[in-house]
Amino acid sequence: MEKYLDILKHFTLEGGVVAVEPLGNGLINDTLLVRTDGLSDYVLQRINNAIFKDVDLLQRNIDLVTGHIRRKLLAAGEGDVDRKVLRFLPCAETGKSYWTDGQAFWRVSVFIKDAFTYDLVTPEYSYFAGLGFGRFEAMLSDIPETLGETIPDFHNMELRARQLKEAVAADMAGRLRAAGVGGVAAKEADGEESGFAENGGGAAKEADGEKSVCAENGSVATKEAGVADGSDGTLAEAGEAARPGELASLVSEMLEHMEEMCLAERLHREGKLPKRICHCDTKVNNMLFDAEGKILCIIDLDTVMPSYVFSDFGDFLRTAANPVAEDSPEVEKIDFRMDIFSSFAQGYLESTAGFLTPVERENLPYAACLFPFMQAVRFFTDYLNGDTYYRIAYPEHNLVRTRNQMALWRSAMSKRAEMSAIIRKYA
Ligand code: GN1
Ligand code: MG
Repeated sequence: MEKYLDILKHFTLEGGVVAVEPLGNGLINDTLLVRTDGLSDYVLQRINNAIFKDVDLLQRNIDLVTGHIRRKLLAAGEGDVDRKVLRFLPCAETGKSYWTDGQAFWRVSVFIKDAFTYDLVTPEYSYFAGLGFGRFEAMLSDIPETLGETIPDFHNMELRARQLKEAVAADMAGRLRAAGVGGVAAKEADGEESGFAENGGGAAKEADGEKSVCAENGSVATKEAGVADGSDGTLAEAGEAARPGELASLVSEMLEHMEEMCLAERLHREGKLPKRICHCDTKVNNMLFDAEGKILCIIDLDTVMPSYVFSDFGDFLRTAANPVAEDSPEVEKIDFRMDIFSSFAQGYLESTAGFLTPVERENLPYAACLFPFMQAVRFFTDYLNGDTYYRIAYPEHNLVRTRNQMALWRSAMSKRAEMSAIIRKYA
């Protein structure tokens, strides 16, 4: 408590602190609830600057985004604005929305009371999630300032492809060698260099890349196990080792579809696909609902940055349309859920009608395939590099995740025509 009071004294809280307790289930940013004897309670959070290396840029993004949304809500005459957009307190000395002693970075936001998050999604909540994330993008579509990329090229598939090829060529953990995969896969993959190391060792490992930015607000209530979160260690025996030929066949399958999956970058280069301000971590549990089930507020803003709208559309469905958790070994249960797709698409198209271009709209089925694929490539790259980025609970965890995401991707790919029909229906 003393330690926290020392940090909190750099911010002007209304009311005296009566308790500081852990909040939410974030494993990267340390998140605490600060109870006061005043009207507001607060969320105190230590920002993980091993993953988010430029905290100043990150908080500037968040200030611009929350400020812009707040002004829009006020202009529209909405009440209860402090429950509809996060509010960060300025540091008393610097005026910035964080305080640092040069080593750790801390921020304080107003705690939103009586709010609920969900991990398990129904079609009804997916519709609201589509509306909510679409509305978030719509409100930010005319933000005048330029935001920075808090993790550069975060959702750039070409970069992820290069990282995979590099991992195959280096075979750092010797997993390909152990599986008897020699020159072929490595040759197939060789050549290019990676400009950015997601699996860059030390810092990322220290920081346990998995679960890095969750529970921004952490007004946690009904947390149901299942869809979005699974890495709880109970699967320790479930990690079946690589089967003969499996690693080689994963590498070839990924490489075979790589060009097709890099469509977004090509469209962007051709000037046909803009970058917009996106959330880039659109899991359903990053949205707060009120007691009646209405959307209150989007949280977990660390990855808000310029990206393709595919990021928000695709990453939500990656977690929500998967009937099992992303690290479940029960791949036979994986069937991309079209009921979730349909209701999410309906909500999303409704709230983005004012700015989405035909190219963006027509390629939403591609986005639904891209994100399981990109995630599979990222998990597999980490597996080959010896598990330096994503937290693992057992040695084959990243391989299990890869199998899972590839199964989801295959299922999504087989439903593209059906997805396109749904998009046309709601567009
Ligand atoms: C990480 O930390 P969390 O769980 O919100 C990752 C996402 C991945 C996700 C996969 C900064 O998100 O991109 O989709 O794991 N975030 C970062 O579970 O790498
Ligand atoms: Mg998160």
